[in-house]
Amino acid sequence: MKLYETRQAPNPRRLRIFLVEKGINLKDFEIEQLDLGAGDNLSETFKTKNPMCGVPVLEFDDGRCLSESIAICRYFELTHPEPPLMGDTAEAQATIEMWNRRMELHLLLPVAMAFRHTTGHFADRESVFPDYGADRAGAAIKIFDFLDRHLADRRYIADENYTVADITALVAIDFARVVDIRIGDRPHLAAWHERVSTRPSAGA
Ligand SMILES: N[C@@H](CCC(=O)N[C@@H](CS)C(=O)NCC(=O)O)C(=O)O
Repeated sequence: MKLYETRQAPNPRRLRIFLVEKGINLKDFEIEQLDLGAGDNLSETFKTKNPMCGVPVLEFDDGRCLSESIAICRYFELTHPEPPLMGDTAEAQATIEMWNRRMELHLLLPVAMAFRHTTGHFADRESVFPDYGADRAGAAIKIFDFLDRHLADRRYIADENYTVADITALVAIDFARVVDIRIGDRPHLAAWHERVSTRPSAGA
């Protein structure tokens, strides 16, 4: 199997962390690094692998491809059930999905928009609205406040154990530093961040 990814980008990091948590060796994959800034992901060849042009992409040995980070994570959750990172009962699966979606829609996406619209990193392929970027940075900070309250009496975001929702939030929060959005004085969020950052997978 082959992975198309980009070392510095948040969505590929989600997948790398997920794989390491599953005990899957990243060295088992052929890995191709794409330079997103140079537009490697916009090539006609890459579009045949993912018409949406995003990384990561998992390519099977027969050439079929899977994209969308969580879809790829789901594949490995099913092929490597232990430890469960997406829940092992109907209620746990639904609850973890709810929290992961919240972390995607209300944290990772605003952080990504803050990055794209305040830096203009992808100005060669999209319009850039700095005010919108600033607005999205504010939205991410509001979620930091929400998470600080949520984590006051919890070790992890969605479940008593570490899950994919923690991975999405960790990656979003770490990437937010690129645009100077920081946890700051939010003790419960900071304690959670320390907890998840010291897991070996965080370095993936
Ligand atoms: N929803 C997709 C998002 C994929 C995505 O947008 N990846 C970013 C990197 S984190 C990308 O490839 N950006 C390149 C571009 O927008 O041109 C997923 O979850 O994998």
